[in-house]
Amino acid sequence: MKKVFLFVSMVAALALSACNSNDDVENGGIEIPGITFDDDENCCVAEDALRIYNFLQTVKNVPELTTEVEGKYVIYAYSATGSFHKGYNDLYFVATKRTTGNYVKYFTISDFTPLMYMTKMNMSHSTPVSDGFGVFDAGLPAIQRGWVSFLMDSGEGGEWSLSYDVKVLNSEGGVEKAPIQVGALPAGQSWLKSFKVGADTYYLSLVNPLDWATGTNAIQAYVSKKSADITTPYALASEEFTIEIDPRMPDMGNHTSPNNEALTLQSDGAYRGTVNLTMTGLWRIHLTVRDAAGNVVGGGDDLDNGLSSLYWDVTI
Ligand SMILES: [Cu+2]
Repeated sequence: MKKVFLFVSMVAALALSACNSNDDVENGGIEIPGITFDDDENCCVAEDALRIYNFLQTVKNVPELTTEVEGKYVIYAYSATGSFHKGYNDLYFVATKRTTGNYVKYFTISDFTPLMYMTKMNMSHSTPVSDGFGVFDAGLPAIQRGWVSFLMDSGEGGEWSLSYDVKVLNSEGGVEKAPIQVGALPAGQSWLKSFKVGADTYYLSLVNPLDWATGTNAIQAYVSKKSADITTPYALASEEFTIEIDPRMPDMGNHTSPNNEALTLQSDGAYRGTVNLTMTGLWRIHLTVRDAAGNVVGGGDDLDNGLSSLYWDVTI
């Protein structure tokens, strides 16, 4: 009984905080006695607000990327841990109204730019990023998701910063070169590799392999192309590849596993396939990348033992 009451109270509280906003008529709201419509600003019905709130409890705020927009809105960013690591990182943005804390639905993140200044070499480079930020779940209409895949960690001779622009309704703001830390991955994990085709460099970012369990898993990756101006974020490659996988356990005589399926390009720009990891431990996922015509362009039989020298390491 107590639980039910608590839940009803929460929904009621969220309904109030999510739907009531009668103090902001100057921002385009239309006032009708007793009721204010400013749906442009306020995101959600109570059920949506509750789902968004609950989702945000599963991720952590990245304080370096918080910013206030024209004193009216606050932008918050979230990652799995509240910080970043080498390789692929999901990143989420929400916009809230400063006075009420309510989520705002209409905002745009643009010019998202990670930059590493390499101290000794006195040069800067960027890294692979998603094709913008957008809503990824219709049930979470105020959360926009994108990703960044860091080529190096902060210990590898440089300093990372992140910049982005944001527009909330008619207000504009952003973050300019906020210093961030990019942690190293633990031993036995290597999730970002590259291959070259002629003068072009391509990066293979493996998505969140720590979500895997023993047995069959969906495997997802992105292929990005190094920009001609390396301070410009690296976009998804426009070419289509196939990524063949050969998972092995190097500590156990390089035994393999059955029923793996190559990663192929999907309509959303990601590559997806199936990986089967039959036990816990270190798996070296050897990669052979083919172009649209079937030619091997990355990896292949380059190692003494006949396995591809291009591989991701995942320890589960
Ligand atoms: Cu670097």
